[in-house]
This record gives sequence, C-alpha cells and structure tokens, in this order.
Amino acid sequence: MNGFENKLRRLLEDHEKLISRKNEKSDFYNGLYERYKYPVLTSEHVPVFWRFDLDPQTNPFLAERLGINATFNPGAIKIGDRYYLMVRVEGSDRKSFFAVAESRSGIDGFRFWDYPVLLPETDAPDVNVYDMRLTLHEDGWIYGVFCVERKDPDAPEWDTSAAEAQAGIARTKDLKNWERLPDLKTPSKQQRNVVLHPEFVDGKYAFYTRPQESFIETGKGGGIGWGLAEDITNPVIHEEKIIDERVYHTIKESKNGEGPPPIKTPEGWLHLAHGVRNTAAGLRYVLYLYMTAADDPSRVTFRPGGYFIAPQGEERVGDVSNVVFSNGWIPDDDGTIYIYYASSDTRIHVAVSSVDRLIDYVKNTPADGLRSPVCVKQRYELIEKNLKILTSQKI
Ligand code: M1P
Repeated sequence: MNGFENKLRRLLEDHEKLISRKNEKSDFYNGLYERYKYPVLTSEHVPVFWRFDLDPQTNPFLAERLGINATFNPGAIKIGDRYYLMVRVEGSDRKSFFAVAESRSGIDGFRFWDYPVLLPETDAPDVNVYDMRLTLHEDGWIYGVFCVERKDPDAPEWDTSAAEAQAGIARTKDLKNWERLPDLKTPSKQQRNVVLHPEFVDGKYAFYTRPQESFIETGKGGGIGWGLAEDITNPVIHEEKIIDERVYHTIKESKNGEGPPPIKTPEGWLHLAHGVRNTAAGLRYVLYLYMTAADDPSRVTFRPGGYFIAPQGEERVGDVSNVVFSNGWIPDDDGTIYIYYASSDTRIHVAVSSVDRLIDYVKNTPADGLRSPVCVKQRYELIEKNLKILTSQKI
C-alpha cells in the first residue's frame, strides 16, 4: 500500500472513530439540565470527502482543498425516530451553508448526509446564510427561517464590511427538497433571529422578530418582536410589537433574540432565547428562558431572572469567544427536551432537560430584581428558609 492510501485510510478511520464515539453525561449539576462531556458536532465531524480531493492524480499530497472552519447554531427537529440538526457549516472561506446531520439517540452519533442543502435563491443573490430555525407548522410544511446577509446597498463604496441582514424563508417536507419563498418584509431596516411560530394566530402566520438599525448594534431597535403575516408566499409584517425588551444592567442589556420555535406545554409556550451584554472583553452571549400565555403567545407570563446556560470551560473559547447560542431544541414524546447550543461560534453541544423541569424553572425562579439591594433581599429569603431546614435536619 502506498503513502497516499495509508494516509487516506487513517483519515477515514479517525473520522469514523470520532463520529461513533459514545457521549457521556458530565459531572456538571444544577438540577435544571444535564450537560454532556463531548460536543455533538465539531468541524472534524464534517465528512472527509467534503474537504479533501481523494484522487491521487489530482491531489498527490492528500491535502485539504476545501477546509471547514466551524459547525454551529443548528436548527433541530425529530422526524419518526430520528433526530436531525440543520447545521450552520462555515467553510474556511467564511461562507456558511446548511447541512443536515442525523442521529438515532439525539446525544451522539450525528452523521452528516452526503451532500449539504442546495438552497434555492430569490432574485437577490444570497451572500451568506445562517442560523436556520426549523418550524413544523400546523399548515403541514416544515419551514426554515434563517438569516440572509448581503452587502448593505446604502453603504459607501469604500466600506467593505457593512452588511444587511434579513429573514430568508424556505419550506420543505423532507429536509431535502426546498422551496424558497420571498424574504420577510418588516418595518425594520434589518432583521436577525426571526422565528416562525408553529401555529396560526388569528388565522395568520406569526413571527418572532428582532428589529435592528445596523448589522451588529440594534440601535434604537432591539428586543424580541412579534408580528403577523397574512400570506406566507408574500410574507409582510405591517406592525411589529416588542414582547421581550432589552433591559439596563441585565443579561440582555445590549441585545437579545428568540432561539428555536417555542414549545407548547400545559402551562403555556416555553421560549429559549439569547441575551447579550457588553464587557471589557467584548460581548457575552448567554441563554435564558421565558414563558408566554397558551392563548396568546405574545403575552409574557413568566420571566425568570438571570441566565439558564452560560459558556463554561472550553465552551468559552472559539472564533467568537464567550458565546452560547441556540436556535434548536427537540421535545421528545416522553417529555425529554434536547437543547442544542453552540459555543463560541465553533462547535455544537447538547444539554438534556424535561418539560416538567423547565416549567418548574420558569415558574419558580425569581424575576430579575434589577437592583443589587433587591437581589440581596431575594437571596436573604432563600438563605433564611434553607438555614431553618438545615438546622432542623441537623445536616
Ligand atoms: O457571534 C455571536 C452570534 O451573533 C449573532 O447573534 P445576534 O444577532 O443576536 O448578535 C448571530 O450572527 C449568531 O449567528 C452568532 O452566533
């Protein structure tokens, strides 16, 4: 066997070992969810045949030809007994695209399908597409709502980084064949983190939005918005109202955004979102939960204070450090919830919880006190109660 074949065999064996590795619960404990030891997907999980030219005639050094930089921010859905992630795969050329990875367990064994998604375009060419939210809508379609980025047409010629973000929409029945619909039109100049609600509201398609004035900063805009569109094939939101605003000195002081589509529970709609604050070391992204009314998904009923998941250990480091972001979770028939979150725009993890635990969390976690003295009072109440318990039990 020559050197080329040896190297190729080694590459394929190492790759197979990685994707067939069993995941294990980590030692982390907070009673809310279990973290897992290994990321469910990294750039190394991407098939060897997406990266290398395997022909010794055209690639005698078996060199990587099309590198992969990261796998992150997946949409998620369960169909039959399989768990699917719609992964944001970013090439070493910085362009993102979507690819489906499939698993039988939801916590490990995710394998990419042979080809990434071939996403049709509108008349305005896509420059970059990312962060698809998958919604199984009651109209029978699976919708993918994602961010589509193009150069800002209002930017001066010399400014080669000014971008405009809008919500792209496509739909499918099988995650393979996609129909592209027009981009969502809203009163805002830019949109990111747009999510389609799974049910009709007043007979209309309901969207969570995130209006923003510029590409990075939300400016005077921001907050998680809400709007209705009559026709999904010509999606226009005329009125956008903010249902979860940015708040001074909280985890969502700079900006926030809806995560995956909310989950319907007996107590209302359970929402996962990200909150962003600024620090001397740059922006810090964490995840938080909130709940809205069963009969009105735009009316917030519970707003637990603080974050639900924050980056830890290796999660804190990556292309955009100190970030956790989620746009995919899967509620299983037995009440288990698989929360897929990416760390530092680099890799994908899973945290496992349940509907019951998350309802308990949103209902019983005190709301943010907004001021230190109020927060100390909250903690005093907890300590006093606990000391009585500990003393009486003589623990
Ligand atoms: O880099 C962190 C995240 O930044 C953006 O989120 P937001 O629009 O809330 O700032 C997104 O581009 C997201 O993909 C990215 O993970």
